[in-house]
Amino acid sequence: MNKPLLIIGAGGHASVLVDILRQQKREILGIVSPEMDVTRKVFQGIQHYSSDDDILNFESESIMLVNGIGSLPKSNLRSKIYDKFVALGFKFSQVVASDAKISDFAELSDGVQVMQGVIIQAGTIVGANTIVNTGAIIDHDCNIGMFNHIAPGVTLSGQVQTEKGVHIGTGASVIQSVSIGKNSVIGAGSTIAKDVAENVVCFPALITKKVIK
Ligand code: JB3
Repeated sequence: MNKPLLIIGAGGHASVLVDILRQQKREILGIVSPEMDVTRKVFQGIQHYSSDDDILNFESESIMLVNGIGSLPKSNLRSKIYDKFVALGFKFSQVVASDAKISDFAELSDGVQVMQGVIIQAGTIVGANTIVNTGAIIDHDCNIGMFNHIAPGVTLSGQVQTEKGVHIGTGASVIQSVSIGKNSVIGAGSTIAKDVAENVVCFPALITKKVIK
């Protein structure tokens, strides 16, 4: 039986999650955020709580949380919020769009969020609190770490490994069996064909000089 939900955050990322959850007729008790744009139609009719402390008025066993804080390279707000409330005994619900194609032989951990149009193939494991964003493709036997952001349109070939806190930017591609180290950032549109160490930022090759005679 699905428990009622509290959404943390009221920005763009939260709006996509709430859209999915409303389509799935999930019970949303409220949205928790310092401010909320009440003109956002997707939030209309949902109770707004302005402080994270309001979450503590709920029994941790009787509800589940949804981490609606998105993920920007080098920002740790999303993971801080997750760790804080897990330590307080709360659990984070997975959110998986109804049209996402997830193999029965893939494993999604606590709090994983999979948006519309995603494909995840057999043997792949996705770590806790990771976002697999709109239209991303994760092929077979990948091992995606905790707190990753696989941005919209990313393609990961088979057996790609990422450690904790990796951000793979919009439309980037990673070829088979490549490993990406902790907290590294792959810039939008990059193609990665070699392993990447931790704490590295990769941008697409910029050809600034005429290279063809
Ligand atoms: O790349 C894509 C497709 N989406 C991005 C997403 C993954 O990450 C998106 O473009 C943004 O880069 C980001 O989405 P997010 O986090 O929704 O960004 P923003 O629109 O700035 O919303 C942040 C929300 O978190 C706002 O509602 C803030 O008020 C709220 N917020 C900030 N600090 C907080 C706190 N809410 C709570 N409950 N507690 C906080 O401490």
